[in-house]
Amino acid sequence: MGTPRLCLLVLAGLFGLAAPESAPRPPAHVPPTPQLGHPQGVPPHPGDTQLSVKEFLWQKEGSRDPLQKGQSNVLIFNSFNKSHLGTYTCTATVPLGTAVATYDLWIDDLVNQVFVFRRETKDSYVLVRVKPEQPLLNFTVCLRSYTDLTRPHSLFSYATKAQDNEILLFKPKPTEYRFYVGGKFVTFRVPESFSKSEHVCASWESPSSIVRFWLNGTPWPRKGLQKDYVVGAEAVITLGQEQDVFGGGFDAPQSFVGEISDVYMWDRELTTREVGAAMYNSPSPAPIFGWRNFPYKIHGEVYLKG
Ligand SMILES: *[C@@H]1O[C@H](CO)[C@@H](O)[C@H](O)[C@H]1NC(C)=O
Ligand SMILES: *[C@@H]1O[C@H](CO)[C@@H](O)[C@H](O)[C@H]1NC(C)=O
Ligand SMILES: [Ca+2]
Repeated sequence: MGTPRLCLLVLAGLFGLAAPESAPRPPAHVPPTPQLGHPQGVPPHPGDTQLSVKEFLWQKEGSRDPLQKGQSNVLIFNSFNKSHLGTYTCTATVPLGTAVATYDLWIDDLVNQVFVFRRETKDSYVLVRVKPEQPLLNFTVCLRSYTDLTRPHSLFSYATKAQDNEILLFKPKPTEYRFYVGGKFVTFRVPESFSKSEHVCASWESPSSIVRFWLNGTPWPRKGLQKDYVVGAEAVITLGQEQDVFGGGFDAPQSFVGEISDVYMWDRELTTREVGAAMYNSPSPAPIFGWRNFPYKIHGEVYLKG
């Protein structure tokens, strides 16, 4: 169809991201063609008189401040680090209104892949190679798991030196989830789901102590835990094994066997609508880490499969 691009996102400088094997990829797709009611689409350059674009506004999703505003339809990154990952929009203002193009800029994109924990061990796990930049007063964790285990197992283990169960999502039996913050937990009873994966999110807010829990996008009754506690940022995060000391102390009878995917963490409480977006890997707001930006290291017998 030969549709011209509205805006252009250029990575001029690339350096030092997570791991050498995880080279940043350029924008994953050409943005959708903006619809302005013009049969020929939108001309590519601001100088084009046919449509006379007055202004281009670049924004990053989750951030209120405009990134760049003016006559240029090109956003250039002269240097690049993980703080730049995310979804960008470019809004062109024309006499008829506005047109918006969206760009995804993610590394380590695992969408449509799962980690397979193939058998019970005491040393197979996935290490999440990113952690919060500062201590947390609010957070949400989401993930999807698929297992036929009936024994207790760990899904998400976030340990600090001071507290091995700083954040822990644990399933003691098929009809129960336990959510720990700072070593204390609340329990959520769930129906047993045969032959189905389960998507869960859990959030916590320190000032109110409110804990929320969602199963497959449905909110459960709120509970309370650890008012005014502060979650430490110096953490080791593991999937598939439960830490009893910082970075270790694993126990085979609590290990996970099966599939884990769609793992996200935010430094705030999510709404039910935002939980729904995470279920479909379209996270908003921008997470601390997520399935579209998941720096990880596999230890032992775990396989990443499409
Ligand atoms: C990443 O880049 C931003 C903006 O260019 C800069 O402010 C920030 O300090 C950088 N962070 C790191 C960890 O290098
Ligand atoms: C945590 O959440 C509470 C309640 O929504 C909010 O008032 C507070 O500013 C948040 N704190 C941080 C550090 O995000
Ligand atoms: Ca533990």
